[in-house]
Amino acid sequence: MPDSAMVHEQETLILQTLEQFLERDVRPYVMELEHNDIWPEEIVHKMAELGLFGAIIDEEYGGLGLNTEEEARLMFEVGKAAPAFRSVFGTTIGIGSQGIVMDGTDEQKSKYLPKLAAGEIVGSFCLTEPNAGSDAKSLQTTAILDGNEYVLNGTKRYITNAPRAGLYTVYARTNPEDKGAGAVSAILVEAGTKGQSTGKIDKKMGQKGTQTSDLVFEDCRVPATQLLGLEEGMGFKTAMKVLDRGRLHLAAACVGMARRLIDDALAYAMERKQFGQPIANFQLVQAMLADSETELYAARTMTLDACKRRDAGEKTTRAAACAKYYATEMVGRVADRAVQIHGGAGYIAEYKVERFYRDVRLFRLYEGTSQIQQLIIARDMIKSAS
Ligand code: COS
Repeated sequence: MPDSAMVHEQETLILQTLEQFLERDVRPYVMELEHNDIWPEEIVHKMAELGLFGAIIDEEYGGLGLNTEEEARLMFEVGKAAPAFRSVFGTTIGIGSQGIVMDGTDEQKSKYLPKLAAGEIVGSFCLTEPNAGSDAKSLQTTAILDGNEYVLNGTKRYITNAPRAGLYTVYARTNPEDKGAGAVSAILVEAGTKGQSTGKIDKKMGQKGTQTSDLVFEDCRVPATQLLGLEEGMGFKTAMKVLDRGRLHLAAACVGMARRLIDDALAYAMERKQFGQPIANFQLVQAMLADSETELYAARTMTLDACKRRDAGEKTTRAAACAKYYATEMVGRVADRAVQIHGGAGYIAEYKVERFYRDVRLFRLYEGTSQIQQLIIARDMIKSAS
């Protein structure tokens, strides 16, 4: 059942409809996704019809206007399906469009948010480069003002949804002499702009159906009005603010995934018999179930607390990093135990935990590795104590 604490009737309805959609249309397709590596258009269409692409975009732009806590409760359900399902719309509503929501001009919001909310275009967040991953501030892509246009040059790497996106928020250096964060700006680039191209689709360990690739700019010209917020030098801060929210979204998705993995492992343990009885009767198996349930409870509580604080207007950089760090590490341990409980079956694709085991590995890497979260948490602790 969807989470009963969801306060508004509208959100309860969304969760119920979503649950039916996941059960009826999404879950049966997930195994095919492993081979096809792409979501069929009808499923993407249905995601849009349900309003998923506009979940956290304001109602005035056609979205559902969910707050952070409501978004987390939505992700608790979505996470149960498949991480690749989340990323089609999750990247659009999260890091793919939040830059515009947070720092766009009214004109930029009116131009792009309705299309993003309706799922007419997919949004993509373009920060990482071949030589700038964890050290995002050192990015080298340039966007130089020439008359009333910016000219972009450089390569972005591992860009989620790059092959199918309609709009890229590209973080680039508008003053190449300045190597600091203050010279980074966010530029909105529409797909198909001359001088912009995507590389070959990356072959990944998991999360089949989520397509990532390089995004290359060679003298790509966009009107100067595509500068986010019409203010140079604000891009790095925008990216950090977007990631602060995105990390809560990911933490919530991990909670959903852990729920699914524990439910599957429990069902298997109660059905599978060894030594004349269900393996769930054995205390060593029970220990694995209990550890997983306890850690899930902690991650869920932590994520909701951070979301509530954010909704109350608190700065939640540290709390979001804690939630992302704990929830992503937690789901890694839960997936490992789920495979262990399944025994040999856990290594076989048809039992599905094998897919989750590969899929969840990415959560500890993207939107900031676990080590980056540790660094953000500790730095903030030191700053507060100084
Ligand atoms: N919100 C608002 N502003 C922020 C911020 C936040 N959460 N975090 C940093 N800033 C601001 C700082 O206040 C600073 O501004 P001033 O120069 O005006 O003081 C500026 O941004 C630079 O910050 P800082 O000096 O702390 O940057 P660092 O390079 O030392 O470290 C980390 C920043 C490591 C936290 C950052 O690079 C990071 O998050 N890296 C991981 C990137 C990532 O997640 N990549 C995945 C891409 S998406 S798949």
